Amino acid sequence: MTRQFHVPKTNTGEPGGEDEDHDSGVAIAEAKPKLKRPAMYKVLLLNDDYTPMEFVVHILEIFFAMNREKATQIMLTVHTEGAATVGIFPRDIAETKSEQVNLYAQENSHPLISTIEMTD
Ligand code: TYC
Repeated sequence: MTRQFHVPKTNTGEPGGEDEDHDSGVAIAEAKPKLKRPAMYKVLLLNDDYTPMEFVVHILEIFFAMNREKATQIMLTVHTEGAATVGIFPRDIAETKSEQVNLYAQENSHPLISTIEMTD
């Protein structure tokens, strides 16, 4: 004799969907996944009149993994424009990078300043 089994409907995981339980008549609303991308922050370098260009290039190579050509190009943008974004990261990483740059500049007696800014 062939037996018949009740096969439950597969939950597709689609957000906002509602599954009807046909045995009980109870509607079960799915939890909406509330996933938000983390806010991202720019790390900026500011120009000044005293920090040697070579030191700024060195900073960009060490802390932002740029090759010499890219680091030189970004350093010159800061020099001519007054500031430039050197990287975009989640807040904790942006804060840490910026602090590391400022500390390293201080330790080497250069007035170089880095700051962070939330992206739009
Ligand atoms: N303006 C500096 C100079 O002429 C060079 C410089 C570039 C300084 C970038 C800071 O973030 C900076 N030596």
